[in-house]
Amino acid sequence: MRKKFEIISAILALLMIVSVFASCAGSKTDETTQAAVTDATPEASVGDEETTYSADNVIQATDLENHVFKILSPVHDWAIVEMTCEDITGDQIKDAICERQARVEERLNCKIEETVLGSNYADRIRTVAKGGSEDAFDLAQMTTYDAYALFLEGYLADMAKIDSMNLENPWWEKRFNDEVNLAGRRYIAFGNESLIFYSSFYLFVFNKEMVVNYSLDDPYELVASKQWTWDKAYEMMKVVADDGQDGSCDPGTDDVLGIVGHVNHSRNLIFSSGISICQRDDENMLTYDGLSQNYIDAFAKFTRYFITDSAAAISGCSHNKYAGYTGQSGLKNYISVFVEGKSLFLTTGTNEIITIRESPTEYGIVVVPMYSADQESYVTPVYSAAEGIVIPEATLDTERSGLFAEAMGAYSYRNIIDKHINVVLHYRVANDPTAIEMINLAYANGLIDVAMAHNFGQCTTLLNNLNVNGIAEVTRVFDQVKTPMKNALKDARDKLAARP
Ligand SMILES: [Ca+2]
Repeated sequence: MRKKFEIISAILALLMIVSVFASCAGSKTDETTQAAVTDATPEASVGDEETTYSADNVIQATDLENHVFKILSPVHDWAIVEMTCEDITGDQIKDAICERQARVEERLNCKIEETVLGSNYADRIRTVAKGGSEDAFDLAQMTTYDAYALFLEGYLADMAKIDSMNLENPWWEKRFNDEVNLAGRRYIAFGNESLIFYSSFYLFVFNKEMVVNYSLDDPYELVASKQWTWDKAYEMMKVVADDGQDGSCDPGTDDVLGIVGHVNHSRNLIFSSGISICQRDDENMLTYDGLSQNYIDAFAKFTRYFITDSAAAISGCSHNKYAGYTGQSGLKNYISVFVEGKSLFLTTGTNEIITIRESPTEYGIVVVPMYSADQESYVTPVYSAAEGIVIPEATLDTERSGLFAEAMGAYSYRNIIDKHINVVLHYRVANDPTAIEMINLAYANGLIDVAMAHNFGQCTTLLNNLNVNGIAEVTRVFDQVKTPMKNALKDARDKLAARP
């Protein structure tokens, strides 16, 4: 099944890149453009299932005369942020990034430089734009809310208007990009070239031994039969939970928990319900007239089950006994509770699952459960502040940046993400085909609450405060911001329409 999909995608890629360059007619790369089309066409007709995708077939050799592409990237301990690398080290993912860099530099006759900033990277874009184009970035990795703000201020290009880009190409996350960008604009794009997005998926990890020892239902089978719901996960948590008969689960004891996690994840995990804060109109804009009863009910249930229940150890939640279990580096304390075999579930981001690879506890990985069994499909919540790709206007040649972005995607496609899946997730479950299916399911279903991604009406902050304080009732706080929220959306509508 997967192979078939890949072949179709490869053919699709070839067809689409043809259309990308066909639309470039008139640009200075006319000659090579023609070559790319003729090069790519014969490949598209190859029907052999063993045919391997080759980016050389879809990205034309172009002489950019040693142009130095400058990338601006953030720093995170929870994600692979680098888009360049210095040396081959034996690390599969980093080496793949090195290899990609060499191939893109060779193919486009260019150099790639990356600047990594701990904070204020949106301000850096503003600063270099004002100082002239010499230090301008060709590409940057930015959160959706920074991208939205910078776009409205005129610092970022609308990628929908860059002819050298085609966001339909299979290395872009089309469904996600369509969802997160408002009003038909494309100020941010998520895709294969950056691993931040793929580091930002939330998953459930379960203790395999406990499932057997307590005769629990197999989570894999529950997922497959669409019975993997919040109710089911909670019921399982309560079977294993053991407070040592003193009324509370306590750190540093033999007490057994149902779930461990961090409060920073909670507000995003709620989106596994698929229920958004806002509605969407036919102009692809968000509207808000108060939270839906569905959202209110889901929020309350999630809080009671997975944040404030006595079987939940949630780091950073102020009333939780495990509030302080938030290590600054290395193995996070809350993760150690799972590693020590004292919790049935761990919920965390994709990349933190790396830290449990050496765990003595045998584990499996599944998607986040659904809110209810009648939900259309599983949703893999994505961290609302995950960075995507943006193209600063200050580069003065956004078509060149667009070509670069496409090349970075094409040379990542079916390589870097596969390595990410293999190395990060499959390490301990490589012999478990069901687990691999689960991961593929998760990777295919990443979604985000678009209001949170833009932090309209400070909704992300509000949700976080409610989670930190373990408050299940969401209506009162959101009623107070109904007007600011509506104003923020009206502002978005007006400004996105007015932006050239
Ligand atoms: Ca106890």
